[in-house]
Amino acid sequence: MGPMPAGDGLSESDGGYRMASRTARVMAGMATSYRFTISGPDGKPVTSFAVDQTKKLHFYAIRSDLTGFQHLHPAMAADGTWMAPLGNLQPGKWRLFASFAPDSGSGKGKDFVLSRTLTVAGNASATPLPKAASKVTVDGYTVTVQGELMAGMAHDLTVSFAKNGKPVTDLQPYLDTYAHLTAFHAGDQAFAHLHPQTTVNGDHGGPDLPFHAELPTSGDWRLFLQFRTAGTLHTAALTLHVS
Ligand SMILES: [Cu+2]
Repeated sequence: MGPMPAGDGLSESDGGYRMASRTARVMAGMATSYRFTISGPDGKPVTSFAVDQTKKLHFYAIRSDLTGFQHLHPAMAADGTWMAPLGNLQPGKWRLFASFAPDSGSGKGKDFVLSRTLTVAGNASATPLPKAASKVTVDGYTVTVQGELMAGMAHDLTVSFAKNGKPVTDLQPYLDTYAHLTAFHAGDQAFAHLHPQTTVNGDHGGPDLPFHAELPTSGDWRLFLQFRTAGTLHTAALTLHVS
């Protein structure tokens, strides 16, 4: 597994690479095709990307109140234009992240996370962030997160899966992992991606997955944990406090 991408993803450019889009505002209540490019230090769209977790680019959308999480894998046209098929967006301020590693140029082999904002027109009402909790149930699966986290320090985090009180042992690989974990910081939407330390081996992941977690800033983070069982993708969300 590769190292965690550097930075908090809150900038549209880094090291000469830039995420560009003509779309800054869309209507609410409809699916949106979000077009963007990643340009390199020479100003031209990058078309060569390294595959990470089975994809050349990972795309995330999150609203300013950390609701509405979407994790997509856009398609790239030959000219380097990416198209992300965003689902129905609620009114408000959104941040759209692209996570990638160029496969050519000065940034070759480096991990980048860049983002842009998107305004969805309409009356926005913020949902209060759910209180920090170590447990959440989604689609009948209870996901428990254990570990004390301190800002800027690497800690072990263990994520455990149970169903009907029994340990789950049939997690299927999803993007080369048994659990895909992304986190967004309350207030500024800073981004973090955590990799499990478990090696994937068939459809029998679980019940416990150790993660190497390092969240850069203190406060509340909203975790989105995606896992797959019997061909269905589940997304568990919970709030984690980092001291
Ligand atoms: Cu992805």
